Amino acid sequence: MMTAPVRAPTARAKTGIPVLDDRLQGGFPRPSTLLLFSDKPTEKRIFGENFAVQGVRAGERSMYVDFFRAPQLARGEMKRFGSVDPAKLVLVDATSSQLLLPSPERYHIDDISSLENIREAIIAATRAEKPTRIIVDSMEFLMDRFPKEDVLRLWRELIDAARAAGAVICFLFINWTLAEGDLVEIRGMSDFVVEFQSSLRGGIIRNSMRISQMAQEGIRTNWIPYTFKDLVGLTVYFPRILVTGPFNAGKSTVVKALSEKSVSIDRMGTTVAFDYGNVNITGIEAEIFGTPGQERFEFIFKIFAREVSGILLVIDATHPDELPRAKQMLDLVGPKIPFVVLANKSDLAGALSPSDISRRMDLPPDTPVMPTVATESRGVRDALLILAEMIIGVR
Ligand SMILES: Nc1nc2c(ncn2[C@@H]2O[C@H](COP(=O)(O)OP(=O)(O)OP(=O)(O)O)[C@@H](O)[C@H]2O)c(=O)[nH]1
Ligand SMILES: [Mg+2]
Repeated sequence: MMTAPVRAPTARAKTGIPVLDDRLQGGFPRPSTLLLFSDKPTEKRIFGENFAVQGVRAGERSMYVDFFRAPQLARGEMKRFGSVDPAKLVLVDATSSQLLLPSPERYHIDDISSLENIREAIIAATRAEKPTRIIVDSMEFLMDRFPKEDVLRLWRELIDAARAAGAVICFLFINWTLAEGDLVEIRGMSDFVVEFQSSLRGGIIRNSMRISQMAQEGIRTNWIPYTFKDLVGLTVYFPRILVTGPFNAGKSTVVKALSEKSVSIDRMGTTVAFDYGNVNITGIEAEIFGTPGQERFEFIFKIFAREVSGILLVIDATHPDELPRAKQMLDLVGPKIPFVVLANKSDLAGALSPSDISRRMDLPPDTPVMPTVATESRGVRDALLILAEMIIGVR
């Protein structure tokens, strides 16, 4: 019988989203303290749960302290991520006693009216289980019920206990009552602040998060749109990536090459409406829209040029005469939208090099120009990954 390989816990705690983990040099350092913060109710919990589940998947042990949900409910909800070893996902049950029910969990907080009891239960579980990840859901539960100074003291004690265990500890926190000065103090106790926001666009709730490392010169991302999918977990989500460029450059071929499934509305080989594809790369999902290249379809182009996350500008590297048109299409979408240039058909004789294209188009010096062969799917995925990094601000 084969035995599963023993995986040593790594010194970094992966988020499971490769673009982020790369930027974090493998994940959040262990130990470290994360503040999962918002000033309105948002989906922070999904980040906490995802982080706990990713730990278990990586062969680590995670601990989730839950003040809001009965443990049966919490475990049930976490099943959305797929099956995880319940022994490796340690729950500290802080709700059964609130409901006057016996706890089905090994670890429970019996006297919720005593911060001392809360402290002891969490620290005892941390010492016994040695989790590499601890999620406290949430600090506003405590701030609502106990004096601020006492909660801040407990907060620091939990950070110390997590540090002694070599764990990443995440505190979920919505601020209802604290003044800015107290928030500054709480941010100062944290190594990373992950902020969350939700907005309503076209009747759809869009969630995004932003990671800031508190250290000087630390990592700071842009707002990163994300979504949750059953069995997959948290993924970065771009609702609209535009694939545009002059006539016949290879836009429809790029959309096809990137997508598992795609649809093109073409007549006689030229796009008359649009191409659509849904892309799934580990940790990233994107909806890609290819525009027509011909000028007579510009009205369609304008429909798709709204609320664009980023642009893949496809040019035929054997057609330098079309470079001005390519630049014009970029301007049509608007300024400040991240873009990557695909020097397509680079398999053909006479194809311009990326540096030639960059010079002829007079692009800003840091604009990536990638040689691609869309018909062979060469380079297109890398181009999208680079665009993703630019959008989320980790490049
Ligand atoms: N040799 C070569 N041919 C390519 C490449 N990419 C696309 N083509 C060919 O170029 C032609 C145009 O490709 P499409 O993907 O339809 O181009 P498009 O930009 O969508 O064209 P319009 O929608 O009409 O503007 C097709 O015959 C493709 O097979 C490439 O990288 N190398
Ligand atoms: Mg096309």
